Amino acid sequence: MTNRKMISAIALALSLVPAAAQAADTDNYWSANAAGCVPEDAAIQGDLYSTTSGGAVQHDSGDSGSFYVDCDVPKNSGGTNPGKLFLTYDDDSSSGFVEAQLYRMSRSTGTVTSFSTVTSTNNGGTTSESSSSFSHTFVQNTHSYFVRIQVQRTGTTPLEVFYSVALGT
Ligand SMILES: [Ca+2]
Ligand SMILES: [Ca+2]
Repeated sequence: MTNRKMISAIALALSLVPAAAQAADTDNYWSANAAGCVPEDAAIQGDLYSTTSGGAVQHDSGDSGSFYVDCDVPKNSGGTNPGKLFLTYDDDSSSGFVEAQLYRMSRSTGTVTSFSTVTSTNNGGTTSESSSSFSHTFVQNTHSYFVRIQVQRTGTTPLEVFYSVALGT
């Protein structure tokens, strides 16, 4: 194949990418499944959590109290600032919850600041819920960004499952 033909073939291939797929790239700022996040030290040392085959994270059987996992938020290649934090969870009890908090960490001082939170409600089924709207310009060359998830239950009966977290509009 000549270079010119190859370039034409690449151009044709790019033109065949569905418009919906291109739009999705700019709409969805970032998302992570629970099992892709990093459990904090106490969760690992205490063997407090388990991952499901579907990529969700929940208490290990027989464990209660709180454990935390952190999800790193990389730079948004689309360039659109998100305005909401989304949490997908299962919460079947008033004796437990799943909560996501969005933080930024200053590169110069290491100081962390939370600027958005979404907390589960007792729906007893897989639910996606969003935070109230926030306005923030993400600047990755002065701050790093992450979401900290808290999974809490009193006793071992409540089902509190963290499925995924996302930033979007
Ligand atoms: Ca355990
Ligand atoms: Ca609850």
